[in-house]
Amino acid sequence: MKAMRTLVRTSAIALAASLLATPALAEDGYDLWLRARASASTQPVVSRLGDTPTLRLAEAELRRDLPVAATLPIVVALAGDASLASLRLPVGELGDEGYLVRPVTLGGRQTLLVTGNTDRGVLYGAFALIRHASSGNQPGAANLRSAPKVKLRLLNHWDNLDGPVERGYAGESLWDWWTLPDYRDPRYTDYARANASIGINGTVLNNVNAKADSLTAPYIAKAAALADTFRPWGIRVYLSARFSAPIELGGLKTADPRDPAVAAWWKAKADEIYRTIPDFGGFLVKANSEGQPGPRDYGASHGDGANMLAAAVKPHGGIVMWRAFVYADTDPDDRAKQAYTEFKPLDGTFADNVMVQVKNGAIDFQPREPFHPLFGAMPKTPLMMEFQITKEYLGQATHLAYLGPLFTEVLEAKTGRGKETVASVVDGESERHRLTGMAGVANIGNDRDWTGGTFNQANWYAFGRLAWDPLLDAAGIAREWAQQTFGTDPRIVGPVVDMMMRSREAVVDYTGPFGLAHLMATGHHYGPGPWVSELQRPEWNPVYYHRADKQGIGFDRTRTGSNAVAQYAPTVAKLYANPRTTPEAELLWFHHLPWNYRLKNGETLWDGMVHHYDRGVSTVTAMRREWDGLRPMVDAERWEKTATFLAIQEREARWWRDASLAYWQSVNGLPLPAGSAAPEHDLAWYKAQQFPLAPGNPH
Ligand code: GCV
Repeated sequence: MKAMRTLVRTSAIALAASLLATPALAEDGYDLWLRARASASTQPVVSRLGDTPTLRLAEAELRRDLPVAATLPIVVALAGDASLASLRLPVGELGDEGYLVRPVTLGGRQTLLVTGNTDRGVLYGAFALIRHASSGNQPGAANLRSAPKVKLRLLNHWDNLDGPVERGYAGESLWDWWTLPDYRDPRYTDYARANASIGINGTVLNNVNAKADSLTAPYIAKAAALADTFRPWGIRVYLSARFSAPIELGGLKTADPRDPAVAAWWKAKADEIYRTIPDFGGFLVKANSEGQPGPRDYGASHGDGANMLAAAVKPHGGIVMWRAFVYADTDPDDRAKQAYTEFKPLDGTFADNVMVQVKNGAIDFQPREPFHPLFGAMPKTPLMMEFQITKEYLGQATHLAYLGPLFTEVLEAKTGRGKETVASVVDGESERHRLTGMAGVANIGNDRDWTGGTFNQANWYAFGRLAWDPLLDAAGIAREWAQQTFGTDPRIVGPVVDMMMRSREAVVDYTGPFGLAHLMATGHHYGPGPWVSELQRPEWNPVYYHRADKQGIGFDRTRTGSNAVAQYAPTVAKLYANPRTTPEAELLWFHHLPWNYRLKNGETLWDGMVHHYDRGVSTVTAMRREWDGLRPMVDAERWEKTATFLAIQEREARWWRDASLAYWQSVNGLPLPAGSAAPEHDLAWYKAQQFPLAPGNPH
């Protein structure tokens, strides 16, 4: 009995001690960047004019989440509300999603007005005000006005219907297709809210490597349940469509887009979807790429395929997003050229509700790629940008790599047509396209923190903010994310932003500097595999991309090689044609150069490469140290997980460096420059590492 009492007392003491040791703010990352809450003392006075579900959400968000006392009462209202008429608000240019937040006199009272031409605009205004206050600003003095520059701001989920997410590293799919449409997990609402807070207004629910099942009546009903949940948050649903569905579901003999029976099947299917989801956004299609069916199977063009589907959704106001990510095993030409070769001649042939969705670079979401040459080459076609938020090739969920600089580097690139930039192609400014869009391959799963790690949340956030305004700068976005995620104390915001802004370049340095690309191991794409040469298709092998031999390294894409440079506008092509005028960060993407080529700083290419690998590792070490210093300022749970991930990243940055250098040395026989350590193991050891069960890899 006595023993029992002692045990109880000891446990109680242990429990009390553990409670005391747990910081008040301990949390698991579920709240993302939306951690702000109004307290009893800051509870704002919020009223609403008008009544729609979305206006009610705007009101509730402000009431609950405005973290700083507003000196003025807040009113949310549609700009067209009769009681605002006398204010003559400058809302003309806000379009149907922009917002205006400013102090006004309403009914004789000073008020902070949150308004827009639609209730979605008002909701975005509410989130903008919360963001403003959570970043340390006084809400009462807010004067905010913004309209999205890009019309369609979409997540692409590569989620399979049975749960796994292709290239997903944050658990399984959020969508529980099995229990839908009956059970609507409250998390679906939280997902929509998070997206709305950063302006995302659409989501493609299923993998582009699509199953036809997603177009059957039961799955349409499931998608409709999600659409109902998302609608008040301004989010529409879209589906990836499998091109051969008329055969698989409709029993037709062909999926040839020129066959009237095929067109009729798709039209009936679209009508069926719109009967269930009246505001269905449209279809995303991966055709004739990596084994997917498509119009080329019948000798028809991508234009034929896209236009046939576009005709089916057109009466309902839907669109088709047709991916340009194509390369064929029958085409011996440089893989980087194939999308342009296929799509450029189709410019001007697409229906007006088709967008061609183009990855940011010509290969596949590498840590660094020059911008895709299709941007600027198809002026008559609206091009949708496709970024990858999930870091398939940048260390997946564990490595810290803030993608803001990757996204902005591409958006800011000049296409060589006058003042045109990739951003001005994407936001439609360049050719005044009505349809504009940006898609991000989602990094979201059912992990408690949504993205498999706190810093991965920043990439979701940055994508949303850049889709709203592609001219925002990466450091500014990092700062506002850090302020909302960790609090506004400059002693934490400064180091966090610093870590983030160095992180992507660190990954480039330790995985493949100077424009080297696609050096990852087979299948899972996680660790190094520059030696891989035995895969069936040449362009699946890293040796295809780096072309290293005793004399030199790099892919000659100039006139003496594949001449991919000629796909760029002449001024850009001229720069890329010459190693001296090619940015050194992209050097080996365009040129095959001797190992003793002299870099601008006087080093040989080989020594420069080694120094970049070294720098990649030492940057991660420095990031780790910076994070260690933040321990007293971050809640234990999020601090611990990031600290552990940084330790993994440091170990694996060294693995990447050592494996790569061991391999390059086996090819060039050169010694390492003075001061650079020899790889820890021999090449055979690195080659022997296998990860058959790595996540995200389709089996
Ligand atoms: C969805 C890369 C990925 C594939 C992905 C493909 C695509 O090749 O490794 O998993 O498939 O891109 O974008 O279609």
